[in-house]
Amino acid sequence: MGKDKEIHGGAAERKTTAPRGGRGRLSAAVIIIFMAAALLTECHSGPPKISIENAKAVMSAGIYGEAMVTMTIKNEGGADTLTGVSTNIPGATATFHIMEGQRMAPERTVDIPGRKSMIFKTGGSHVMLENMPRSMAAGTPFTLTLNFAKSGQKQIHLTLEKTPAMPMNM
Ligand SMILES: [Cu+2]
Repeated sequence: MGKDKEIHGGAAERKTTAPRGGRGRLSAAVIIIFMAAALLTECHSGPPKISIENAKAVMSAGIYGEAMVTMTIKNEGGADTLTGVSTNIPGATATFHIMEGQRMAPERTVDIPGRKSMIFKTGGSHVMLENMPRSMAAGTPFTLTLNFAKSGQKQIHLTLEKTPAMPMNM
């Protein structure tokens, strides 16, 4: 609670209250700021360099046919965006989830910042698998495909794991 605001809010919401009148000068200043920002992002971007580490798919304890995928998305290059996720499990759906307070909420896209590792974990952003068929028992291998706006598709080969008896490092 309270923390969920950080995901959606940020600097973009700040509004400039400029005095009326100096419109021409203001827009000139705005253009300069935009050009400077464009130059800055130019230096800090470049192509993303993404690798997926420690990916794990754990079946949900309570809900049938559900599993949570956690992983570290390591990016040694410029920023990218996750635009979709899918799986080869027949009939199953894969969705990005973020935490809104104590609840999980679906999210269409996930921003991947440049030169950072983003951790998908229990209690944070993760991938949710739902409507898995009965044949998907622990030990079944499957593939998860992540779609990145710039980096394209990345396939992750996973094996479905049982829910651990005790929750570990939540
Ligand atoms: Cu979830």
